[in-house]
Amino acid sequence: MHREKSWAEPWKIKMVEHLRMTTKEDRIEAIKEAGYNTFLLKSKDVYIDLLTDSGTNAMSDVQWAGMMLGDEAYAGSRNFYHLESAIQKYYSYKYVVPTHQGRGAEHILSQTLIQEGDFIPGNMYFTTTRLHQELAGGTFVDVIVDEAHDTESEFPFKGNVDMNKLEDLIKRVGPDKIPYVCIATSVNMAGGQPISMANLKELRELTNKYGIPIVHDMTRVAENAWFIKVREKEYENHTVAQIVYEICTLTDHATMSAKKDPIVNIGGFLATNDEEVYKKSQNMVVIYEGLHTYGGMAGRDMEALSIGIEESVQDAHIRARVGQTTYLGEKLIDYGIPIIRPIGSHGVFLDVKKFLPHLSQDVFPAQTLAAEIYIQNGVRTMERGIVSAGRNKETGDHNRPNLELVRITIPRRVYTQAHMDVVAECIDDVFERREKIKGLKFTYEPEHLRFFQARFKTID
Ligand code: PLI
Repeated sequence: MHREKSWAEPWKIKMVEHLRMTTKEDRIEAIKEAGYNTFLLKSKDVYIDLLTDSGTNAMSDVQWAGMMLGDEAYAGSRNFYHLESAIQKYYSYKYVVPTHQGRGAEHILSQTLIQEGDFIPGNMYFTTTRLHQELAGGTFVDVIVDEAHDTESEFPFKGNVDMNKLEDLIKRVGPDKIPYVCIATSVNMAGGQPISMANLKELRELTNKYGIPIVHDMTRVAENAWFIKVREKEYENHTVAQIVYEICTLTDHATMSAKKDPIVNIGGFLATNDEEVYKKSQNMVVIYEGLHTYGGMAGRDMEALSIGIEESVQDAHIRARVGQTTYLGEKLIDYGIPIIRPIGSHGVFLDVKKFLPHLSQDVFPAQTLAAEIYIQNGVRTMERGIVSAGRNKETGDHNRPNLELVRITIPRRVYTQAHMDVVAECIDDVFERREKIKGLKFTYEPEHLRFFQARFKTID
């Protein structure tokens, strides 16, 4: 009999953290107190925490050993030089400015490169990235392919840039008004969807023609590389490390939230091949983050990160990482639950417009569903829909994204396949009672990144 070969994680468990089970009554009380926002729940009240894959990863014994090698000198820590050489070796960039996390790098790069009135095209927005572009006086323009906004499309590279949309924008506003094109690998808001190498090469050609640099949001670059390996014929015999390196060589600058791909709990950096940008960024980092050889990280954090970068580009690691997400996604598909297809890299995204078709976007269906999933079995997920999309900075109206999603995000090396079974059953139980679910309304709406701190009440 022919059967697919199973994958297994390339590690075994040395230490465990106990989980706490709660009752349904406890959870109803907890979510009410949290204003129906899963970001405002206390971690002690959560059973399986799939809020995010950001900073929630399990480090290896080698990374923990690295923590003991922290050189906590204010200036010139040896761990910084180790980090710098890991970035040069695996990601190709010449110059490195460490930051406390990804948004620290986004802030510095946006302030360095964007002028009031500029336009920044990107393959879909990310919350913090777009906010920093706007705070610097820029306007984000979505140039991702249409398939990315279509939950039914099985297109394998939904992270691709639509060159016509980009070239139309360049012709409309002029290349001088575009300081850079911002490209995320493994596009978070599209459902963890990859950009192809062919598309990146085309983008490089087009941007070269107009003299526009490319900024690479490389937060999940290794996960993107895995999809290139398995979906782009030309790359099937390349290693993930080789593909990651090649992706980076096609871009000019990068921002990294090290809390994702490189398997650490805190950290980030800005990297560039441009000496002038490097110097300006180095000068800014001392104002907002810390000296240019630590940028908000402890020496020990930089050591764990240097080791994590190397571990994160190993084929066996990424295969198991994406394999676990696929496992959960396929289980949900078997239950008939609507999810974004193809299944992404870092999480499974519920298609809430199909899950709760009776709720209009005005009553925040994805926010509501995330709260209901928590009530069901203590599984914490996150809204990625109209609440995350915020308001239009000109009109003040809600931005209304086509994608109204709940993200079930999987931390790296933390949960087992049995946890994934429990999660799938939990979602299925909510699906069974979906018709009885009602929406929410705001009781408090913060000005920036409202999804983090907004509060809601139920609509009776
Ligand atoms: O959370 P930071 O500041 O380390 O990184 C910001 C950030 C930038 N780009 C991308 C693609 C992200 O996914 C990202 C952070 N993501 C979070 C927190 C998440 O839960 O997905």
